[in-house]
Amino acid sequence: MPKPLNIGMIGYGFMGRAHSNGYRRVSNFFDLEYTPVLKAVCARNKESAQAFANTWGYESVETDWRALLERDDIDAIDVCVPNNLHAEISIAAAEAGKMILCEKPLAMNVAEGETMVAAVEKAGVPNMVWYNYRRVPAVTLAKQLVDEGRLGRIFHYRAQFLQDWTIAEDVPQGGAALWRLDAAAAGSGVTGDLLAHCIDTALWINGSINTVSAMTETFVKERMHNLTGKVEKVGIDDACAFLARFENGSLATFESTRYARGHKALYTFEINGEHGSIAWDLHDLHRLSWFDHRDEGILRGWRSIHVTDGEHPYMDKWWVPGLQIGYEHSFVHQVADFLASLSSGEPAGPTFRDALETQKVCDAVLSSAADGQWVTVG
Ligand code: SOE
Repeated sequence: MPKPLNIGMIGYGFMGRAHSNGYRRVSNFFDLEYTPVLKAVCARNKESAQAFANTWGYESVETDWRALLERDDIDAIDVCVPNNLHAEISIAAAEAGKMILCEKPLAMNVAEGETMVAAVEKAGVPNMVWYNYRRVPAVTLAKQLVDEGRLGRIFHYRAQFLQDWTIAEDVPQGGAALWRLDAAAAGSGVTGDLLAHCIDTALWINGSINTVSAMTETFVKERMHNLTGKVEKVGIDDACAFLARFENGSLATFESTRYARGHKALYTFEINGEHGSIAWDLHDLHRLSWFDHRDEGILRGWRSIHVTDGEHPYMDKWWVPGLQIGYEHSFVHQVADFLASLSSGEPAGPTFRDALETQKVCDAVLSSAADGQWVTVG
């Protein structure tokens, strides 16, 4: 019998469902020493928390996160709340000796992120940040191909994350569903919410970023605030584009917006190397496009690899070759890797310290956009 790992989740929005689904399904597919037990969900509204607990099978409900941290029957805390609460809860959880799985981005800014890293490292508790796209098998395969040197020297990295859900001027800011538009809760707009994913993947696959030059725009300057009932200035970036130079000498462009009409969640990246190129698209997430210049001339061209073979990352745990998986499985994989790390002692990334590197790039991007200069990361 696997050993229980008792989870206490704080928050229950869209990401709460994604994480809960990961906890619930992992042991059906991965044979691990530990299995998650959904012990408690915590939220201020008891009825909503109870409804969530009933749907997802949490054994109990708390309305005060501090009470959750005091419980001896909780091993790991899932911090699944707006960004402005990540630091306070994570630091308290570390002090209480709990393991922590924190929703992305790590923090509101680098200074806050550093206090979180210090807290988990002082307490010596396992910690991880939910940058889930690393664990889409095609993305993991891209990392494998780059690590194996198949692309040779890397020249270019290009990433985009495009959405269109905030174009209407009457979309309010703030409150449960719309805190992402409220700078006080989110810290930033697309930079921390969407580009952070692109940056995490890029740092993981292509190494560190040295310098950035960015521009941001807030297209709708004022919105009704759900918490105050008043029309208030919008403090987040609606769109952000930046240039970057990686430590390995490659050049990059990153772009994100919530104003790309027609795009709901189009995360794409392309990497161009000396021998080959790789491209990936979240809307076709089980495929990896691959071009190898060393192929015989008459056959040379872009291949579309259907990443469903047992030899592909994670895929031996699922169905049979040819049958694909989706978005939610990236969270199952993240839970699986976290549980495996408890047995191996080898941390599952991104740890808080890894995610601080992404935070440093985000802060450099926002600082560059503010003063129009190239900024050195960190
Ligand atoms: C925003 O719409 C959002 O839900 C992000 O917060 C997630 O991190 C991203 O994966 C999908 O889009």
